[in-house]
Amino acid sequence: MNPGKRSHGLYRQAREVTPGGVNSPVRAFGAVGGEPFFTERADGCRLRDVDGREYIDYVLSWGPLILGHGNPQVMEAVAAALERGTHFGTPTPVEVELAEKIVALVPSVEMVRFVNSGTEATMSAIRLARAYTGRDLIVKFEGCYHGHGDSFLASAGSGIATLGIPSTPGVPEPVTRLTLTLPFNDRDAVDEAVKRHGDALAAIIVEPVVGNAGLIAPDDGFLAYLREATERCGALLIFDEVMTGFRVALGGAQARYGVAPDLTALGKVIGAGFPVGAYGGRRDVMSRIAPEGDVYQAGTLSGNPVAMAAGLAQLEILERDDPYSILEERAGRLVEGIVEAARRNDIPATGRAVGSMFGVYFVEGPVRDFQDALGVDRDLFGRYYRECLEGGVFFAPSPFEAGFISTAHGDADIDATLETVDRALARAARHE
Ligand code: KE4
Repeated sequence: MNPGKRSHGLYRQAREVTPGGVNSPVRAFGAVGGEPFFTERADGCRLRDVDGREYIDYVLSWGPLILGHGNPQVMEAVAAALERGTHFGTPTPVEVELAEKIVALVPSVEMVRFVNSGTEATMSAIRLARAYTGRDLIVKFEGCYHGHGDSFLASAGSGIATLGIPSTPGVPEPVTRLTLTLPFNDRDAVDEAVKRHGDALAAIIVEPVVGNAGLIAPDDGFLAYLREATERCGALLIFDEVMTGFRVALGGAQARYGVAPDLTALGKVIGAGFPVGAYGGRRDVMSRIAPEGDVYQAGTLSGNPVAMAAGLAQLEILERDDPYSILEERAGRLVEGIVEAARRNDIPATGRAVGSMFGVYFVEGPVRDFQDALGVDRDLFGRYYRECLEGGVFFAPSPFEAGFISTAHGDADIDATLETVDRALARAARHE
């Protein structure tokens, strides 16, 4: 689908002054072809681009907007905060209120520190785990994305528990040598890693529901197994809930699956569209963070009062309304409809929803790890994606991203989406 005239012109201008014309690579539509559209405004579950085209939005700013765009109470809280100023570089009441709200709602979090992105949250959590344990190695899982911190940009080498190799230039090999990358849902691989490296292991970090490879849910007991394995070898367990936090349940994945990590990284929903990240957990671990402790971490705009007010308003609504069962039901209906439409067009498909996030793969399934996910037909996905966009439905522009729904998505929006998906799959199947 070609974007409208204004988007096309803006994209040409943007590429002159910004690498790839975007401020985050996935927005360039590289995985699906065509050019990105530029957004003028958004309301509820819909985006409107600069050429006046409307889209039902299942990206929701990559997760944060669980109440949809422009929620009146969130916007009111932001306006009221702006009346008082933008940022003061001192503590403010609202950052205490949001910290208390997170401590009250996320089971394992006793103390929390705000930062400005999910990347800062996970980077800080890893530094803290290394300081607390006095160890350097970390384990992550294939397909899990924890932001662009050097330690995480290590892709798996061959074999099971392998020494990481840089997955991008600029990351020194000695850094990624400290990151072991394992297949998700693979207990034997975890066992092997703990057996070989357990006494040097600072932490296992995991997306408890993988949302950066499409959507891959943990096998029954896998998260509890990680909990037991880390306790066995003295490493910390870190849940990267930047995406799952307040999205798969009010208390996040740790509440849904009943597993308490030592540290949790948060972001997205807690900022309601403003740049906010956070990390938190056990008091005895968090108290090692400066200035209470000796582990340094800082940030000019951390705890920004306007962002805090937005996040607090959003969490207060989620706590009051607890919309998770209706969100999961709607997301489930959407996934079922897409899978059925694919099969009607002889396209293999599998998918699922967990809370208000969902994933669909055009493969037979089940998809239990990243290798399974890599089996998708990317050309087919690209054709399907562009047809959906033409039909006014905006999914994440990659087969390896989760989708999101909000309380602003009604049944009529889901129905309209499924009609577009049906046409898109029929045309994609026929290579039209
Ligand atoms: P940020 O630094 O982008 O705020 O957060 C990094 C991050 C950490 N952990 C998880 C589980 C995440 O999903 C993310 C960021 N998610 C991507 C979407 N897959 C953000 C989109 C983008 O990179 O533009």
